[in-house]
Amino acid sequence: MNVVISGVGLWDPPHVVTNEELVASYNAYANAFNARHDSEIAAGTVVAKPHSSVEFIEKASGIKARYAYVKDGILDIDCMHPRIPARRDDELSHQGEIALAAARPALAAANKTGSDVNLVIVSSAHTERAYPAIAIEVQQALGASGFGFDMLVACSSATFAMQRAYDAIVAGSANCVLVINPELTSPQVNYTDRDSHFIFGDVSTATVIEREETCTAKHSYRIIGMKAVTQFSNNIRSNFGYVARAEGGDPFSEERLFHQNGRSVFKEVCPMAAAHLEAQTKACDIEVADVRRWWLHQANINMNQLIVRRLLGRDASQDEAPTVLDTYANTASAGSIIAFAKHHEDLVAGDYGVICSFGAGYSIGSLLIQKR
Ligand code: CO8
Repeated sequence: MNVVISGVGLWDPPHVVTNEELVASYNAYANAFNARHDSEIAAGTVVAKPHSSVEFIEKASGIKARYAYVKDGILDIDCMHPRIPARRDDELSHQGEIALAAARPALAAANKTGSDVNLVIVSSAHTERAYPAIAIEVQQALGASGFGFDMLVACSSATFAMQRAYDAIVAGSANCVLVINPELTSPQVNYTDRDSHFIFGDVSTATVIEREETCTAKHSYRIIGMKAVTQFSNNIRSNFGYVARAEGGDPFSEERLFHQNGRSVFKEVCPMAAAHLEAQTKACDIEVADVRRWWLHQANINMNQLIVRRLLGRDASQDEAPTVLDTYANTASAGSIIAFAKHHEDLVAGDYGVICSFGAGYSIGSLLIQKR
């Protein structure tokens, strides 16, 4: 049985935060912190907060700006997080809202309505609550049948969920699957940490995956091969979780927000991702040179250039491996799907492409697809 990606949807949040804004706010925060801890810094009991710089961020990551679901609070040095108004139980959740905002254009692109869907997977780096699953809220809002569940695999949440969609269709437990990645990253960003305050942005993406015989979409892609791998690493961590209350202490302390050893991640993940992609194409009897487009995970432009250089033995053009980091930053699992959403319609029948994620876990997931 052939399975296809028949629709992709992208929702951009309403606010933009530029590097200039973020650095000005962080540096003002650092100055205030250092003034407040003047004597401890002089005594060596507190480490002074160093300044951040726009030039560093752009050169080290390729990021120029990011979207924010809620901007209020992020740049306020007395707050340093988005002020997201709480919602009542009878209101749509924040992640439910942005999931629907990406799901609707994905369904439209696939020529489907909610009632055609019989599995909803909401898969992202974080979930707003433990239960009921956001996917079940979305299932109800769209009038979908069947079942829904949430899953978390950090940066590989989208590719791993698309693979689960494929499996469900082949196993016969679903016919048409909606995979949604409502990446509301800003509540987990430590905007007081120079090393990571610039990395993430909010976004939402969705894909529709179905049996080839039911597909009526204008643009669709047969899934030729899939590959997933995980290898435990502590280099990217968030210790936020439901046990925090029982453990005591500050449930929002630094170690309970996103933190990483970025340099080690860079060094360890690049060779893993390149080897993974080489093995994936080989397993499908396709030469790396025959892949028309690489929709790679969007964490760092230098990482992507290095991976593609290892694969192709040369630099790739923006046309071959599009980057969306400059305007979106790292959007956890949604990055490769944003690249796919923005850069797929020009492919012609028979063209091969690869969607690939890599990140926390470590986790790497890829799908080799062919335009129909
Ligand atoms: N401004 C100025 N200088 C800075 C700044 C800054 N903002 N930050 C660091 N520096 C300094 C450092 O302190 C260091 O100074 P020194 O040499 O004096 O020690 C110098 O600049 C160089 O620092 P690095 O070696 O750390 O710089 P890199 O070139 O390695 O760049 C990056 C840092 C950009 C973080 C880079 O290492 C990177 O992108 N690595 C890959 C990380 C990655 O892919 N991580 C995946 C994370 S995403 C993921 O897995 C999903 C998680 C779930 C989502 C979470 C949502 C919140």
